[in-house]
This record gives sequence, structure tokens and C-alpha cells, in this order.
Amino acid sequence: MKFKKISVIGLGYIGLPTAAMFASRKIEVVGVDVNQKAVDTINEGRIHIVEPDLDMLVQAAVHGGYLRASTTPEPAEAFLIAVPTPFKEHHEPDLAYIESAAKAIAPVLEKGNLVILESTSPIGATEQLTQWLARERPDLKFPVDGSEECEVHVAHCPERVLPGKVVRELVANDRVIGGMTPACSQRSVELYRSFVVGECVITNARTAEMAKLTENASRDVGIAFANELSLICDKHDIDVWELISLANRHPRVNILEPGPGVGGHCIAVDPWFIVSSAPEEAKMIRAARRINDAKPHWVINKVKEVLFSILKNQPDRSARDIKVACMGLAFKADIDDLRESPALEIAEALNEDLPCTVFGVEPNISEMPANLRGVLELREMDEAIDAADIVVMLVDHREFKTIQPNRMLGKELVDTRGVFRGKHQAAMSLWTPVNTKRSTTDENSNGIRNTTGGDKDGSASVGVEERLAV
Ligand code: SAJ
Repeated sequence: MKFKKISVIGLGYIGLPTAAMFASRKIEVVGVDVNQKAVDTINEGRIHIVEPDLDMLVQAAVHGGYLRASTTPEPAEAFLIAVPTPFKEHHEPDLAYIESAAKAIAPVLEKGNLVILESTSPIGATEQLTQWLARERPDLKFPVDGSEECEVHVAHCPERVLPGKVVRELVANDRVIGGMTPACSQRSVELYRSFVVGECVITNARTAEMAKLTENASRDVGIAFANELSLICDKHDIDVWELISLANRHPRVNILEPGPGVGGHCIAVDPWFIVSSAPEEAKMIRAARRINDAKPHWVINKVKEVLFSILKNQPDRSARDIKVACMGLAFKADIDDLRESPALEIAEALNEDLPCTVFGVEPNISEMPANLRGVLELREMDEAIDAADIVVMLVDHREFKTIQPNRMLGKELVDTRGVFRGKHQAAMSLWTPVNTKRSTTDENSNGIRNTTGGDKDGSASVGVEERLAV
């Protein structure tokens, strides 16, 4: 039986594209969100997040009359829950948003409905959701004990799309569908078949939960390996980008890319759900989390070393005269999402720790988030580069990849993403990124500065500490 009306609870980075996708198949979709501003924006046919091609999709869906948003749920045939699942203190999963979604939809549930949990969830969350629903609606039969007798079907179908490629991946990716019963899975497949071209693979709810966590933990471990290599290479004066590209020529080696740390609300969070469920066993997963979480601190120290080096070589300057441009604040390239962003963490720490003028450059936002307004200045890319003494490349946004290397003349560069290395290899052939070890700052024939990792031997010029002081 085809679905005529669907409700999506949570209109964020996953819920909104999913809602628009169903609407594009001419299914009536009601999106529900607690954020009135987001609801109003969507009802005008606009979007409140940055995601390629989503604006067109939402505009067409709203103007075609298939998608509308509301702050209160209403009856529908299927409900998809796409709300955040953060962690609490000690990395314990926080299911509060799922619980409130359950309480919000429970009053409008009817016999024959399907409820799907799309949020990334710890093992057992779908069972927990089923129990919450059953408690709210004792008049309806739910598959609490896996009973096929249920009147409302419940399943977990984790979203697996990559921010930045959401619209394409929603359609193309395979879906893992874990029903509370085989009938729940079957009904869910019917729903997703309306737009998913990838395969819909059926399993049980717990395995589906673990599958999603495993995917993100696997990526986290891979990135931790790359980040660890970047530290080792720095120590041995080896260019990590060249190293990885060489190693990846082996047919069975595929190393990921180092960066300033791992951000976002998925990869930096989800592995902890595995760790907290099996603390004794999940040793490697925990170690990867720790390695990736430590990387921003390493970058912060690297910038401090560069500053130290400038002050050592230019005795007439004080730290207050130095300007630091933090290029990119989002958690990865070409998105506006600042949540759990290592780039933002680094920019904030530099701004707080250093007497220098620190500014952020983020082409995907028009103003700083409220908590940073008046604290960290947001500048245009060109203006920031011109003004900066130290350029800290934190995100490989497409705008930054077009920066000509000669713009860096006379500046110090800390390139955590290898932006210049990859794109301008030929032009930069005489230049070495800052994370290689030299003992002093020197200038090459292009006039672009190579900067050291600082005074490893502690032989800083007299007065540098004083000039570093706030
Ligand atoms: N990163 C690196 N090096 C890399 C790859 C990524 O430092 O080689 C960093 C990124 O810069 C970013 C973080 O890792 O800070 C995460 O970025 P990402 O692109 O790897 O992943 P997300 O968080 O945007 O999306 C992930 C995806 N999961 C996998 O690829 C296994 C996506 O498919 C999931 O749907 C999403 O998490 C989610 O919602 O769980």
C-alpha cells in the first residue's frame, strides 16, 4: 500500500532533505520542528541550512503544495524521527530529543501507522522508543516484545548521507532497515522505495543501530590513523600529504586525510555510543576518539610556535601587532555547520590565548553565532589574507582552494588540510608547509616563509616571552 501522507519530525540537516525528497515524489509531507524560525523559512520555500541543491528541492516541494512545516504534529501514515542524539557527560548517549519526539507524535498515532527512527542511536534505542510510544498510547498495540500482532509498526533506518552530498546520497545510498519485527521492516522498505534507488537491506533494529555506529567509528579510526601519521611525519620532517599519496599507490592501502581534528555531530559523537556500551572491549575505538580530539590542541600549539618564531626573528614586533587569520570555521569543507567544529575550537582558543588579533573567515555564514558575536571577528577572505601575518588553513572550502600561492608571500602558513599542497604543488614546490621541522624561519627564493615548529631547544631570543605576554 502506497503512503499518501508522511510526517518528518526534526527539520535539520537530515529531516529537511528527507521530507523534501518524499515531497518530490508527490507525497504529502508535513515537517515538524520546534524551531518556529525554521518552520517559517521552510513555509516560504526557503531553507535555513547550507546544503547543495536542497534549496531548489525545498522550493519546488513547498510551491508545489507537497511540503509544509509546522510546530505541532498532525495525523499521518508514517512518522520519521530525525532529531539529534548528542551525548551527555561521560559520553553517555542522550535520548531526550527522541523521547520528546515520541511524546509529541503519540497523541496523533493511529492504527496502521509506521514510526521510523532515523536518528543515529545507541543499541536498544528503537526498543526504548517503542516502549515510550506504548506507554503514551496503551490503546494501541506496539511491537514492544517483538510481537507481530502490533497495530503500529516501528523500525530503525539510520540516515547515512554525507553532509554536502545529501541530496544525491539520499537517493543513491543503500538503506539498512531494522524493524522491530519482519513486518515492520517490510513496511519500511515500501516507504523508502518511493525515492531510494539504492538497495534496502533488512535486518533487526539492534543490528541496524550498531551498523550505523560501526560505519562512523570505522571512519573515525581511519582519520585517527591519518592524524597520528601527521604528528609522526612532523617529528621526522616528512610531508604527510606526500607520504599518504605515495602509500595510497599500493593497491590495498587507502589512508584518509589528516586535518585539524574531527568535527560534526556524527563521527565525533557516535563512536562514544559504542564505547559507553562496551567500555572494556572498545579499546581501539576509544583511542581513535582521543587521538582525533587531541589534534586541535596540537594545531593550537603549532600556531603558538609560529608566533614565537616570528617574535624571535622580528625583535621590533610584539604579539599584539600580529594578526592571525583562521581560514574556515565549519567542521568540514563547503558547509555552514559549525557544530563540534575543530576549526572553531582552534580559532576560539587562539583568540582567547593569544594577545594577537585573531579573526575568522567563513564564506558559508554571514554572521558569527550569537555566542561569538563581539568575541571573534568574522572577516571577508581577501581582506583577512591581506591583513594576516599568520594564515591558519583550517577548512578546505572551495573558495580557499582558489587562493593563489603568491598571496601568502611574506606570511606564515599553517596548512592543516594540505590545501596548498594539493592544488598548487608546482607553484609551491619551493615552499615547505609549516609542519615540517626547520630550526629557524627563513625565506625562500619566492619570498614565502618557511616556519619552524619553534625553538625545540628552548634557545629563544631574549624578550620573546615578554612580547608574548598579554
Ligand atoms: N575528516 C578528516 N579526514 C578525512 C575525512 C574527514 O579529517 O579524511 C574530518 C572532516 O573534516 C570532519 C569529520 O572528519 O571534521 C567528519 O567528516 P566526514 O565527511 O567524514 O563525515 P560527516 O560527519 O560529515 O558524515 C558522516 C558520514 N559517515 C561516514 O562516512 C561513515 C555520513 O555518511 C553519515 O551519514 C554522517 O556521518 C552521519 O550523519 O552520521
